[in-house]
Amino acid sequence: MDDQKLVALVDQVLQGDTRAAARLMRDIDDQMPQAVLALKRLHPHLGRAAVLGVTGSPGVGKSTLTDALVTRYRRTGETVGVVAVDPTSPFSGGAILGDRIRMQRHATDDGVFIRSLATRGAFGGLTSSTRGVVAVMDAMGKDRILVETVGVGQDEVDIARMADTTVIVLAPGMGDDIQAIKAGILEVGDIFVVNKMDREGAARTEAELKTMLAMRDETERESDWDPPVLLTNAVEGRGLTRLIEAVARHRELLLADGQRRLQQRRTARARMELVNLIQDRALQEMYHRLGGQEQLDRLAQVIAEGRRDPYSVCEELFDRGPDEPNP
Ligand SMILES: Nc1nc2c(ncn2[C@@H]2O[C@H](COP(=O)(O)OP(=O)(O)OP(=O)(O)O)[C@@H](O)[C@H]2O)c(=O)[nH]1
Ligand SMILES: [Mg+2]
Repeated sequence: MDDQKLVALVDQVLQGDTRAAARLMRDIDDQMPQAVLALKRLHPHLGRAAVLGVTGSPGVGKSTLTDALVTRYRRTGETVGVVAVDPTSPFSGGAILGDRIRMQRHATDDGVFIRSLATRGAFGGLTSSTRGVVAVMDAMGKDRILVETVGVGQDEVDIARMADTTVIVLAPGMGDDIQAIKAGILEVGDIFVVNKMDREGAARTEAELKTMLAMRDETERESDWDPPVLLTNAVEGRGLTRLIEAVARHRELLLADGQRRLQQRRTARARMELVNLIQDRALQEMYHRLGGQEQLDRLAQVIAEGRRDPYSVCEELFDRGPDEPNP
């Protein structure tokens, strides 16, 4: 893409052009070099949107809740972007996921932009494409961006950390669900929701969650924010007003003191982004030097047979130039 086209694309995105934005998001997904050029130019324009993460185990009602929130925010005239990240889906790039997220009723609403992402590529592409897509929606001028992720692995914790405010969703009767969220995700929750309050066991899930939150290490807690635990029925829209109020209160906290807290989060996020970029780049570079999957398999076998050790193979890769032959 020549420079003029790039400038035109960036301008269109900044004016909120849906087709230009969709095109750029596809390029981001396909890891096209021009996408990075566009993201570089968009960077100074970012940071206006309020990003809300909605994270939780499969089936707890994240999409239903997100959908209901979109409806509420649209009622107040806010423009909304939705990013649905599904790391378990074998589909890439979205149309099929579009059905699953049950948001067709917003499909004809210009004020709502929905995009689905699924795992693809070999190297941590999901985190960076999610970040890219959020950036494009922010640049488009969306007031609010909702990011739905299944809270299972490290990728998802990273994605949850991209939000200004993170809502962790649970549902009663999910077995060891409470235990499962212990692994890392608890610390990133600003607001906790026990959805499906109409189901048996909601009160117990709520109580267990509160106990767990109370047991959190003092140092893990933010002194001026006590994460609320709220009950909702996403299908009927019950409890949503209180959830929206909690999100607004958290936003106020972030913006207080000259946006001190928001800036802290942004710095933490920028640090993580930089580390991710360095990791991805280094991994790609080394993979390239290695000579791809076949060589990786060959070396793995040699190491497994004890003929070489992984430490020296790794050192050799880093020490030699890009165009030298394989170790
Ligand atoms: N009874 C009840 N059912 C609900 C509630 N919220 C969602 N559901 C139902 O739970 C099922 C799963 O809802 P989704 O919104 O798809 O859940 P999800 O967390 O997005 O699921 P994944 O994206 O697949 O992880 C659907 O059949 C919903 O209709 C609720 O508050 N009460
Ligand atoms: Mg969903």
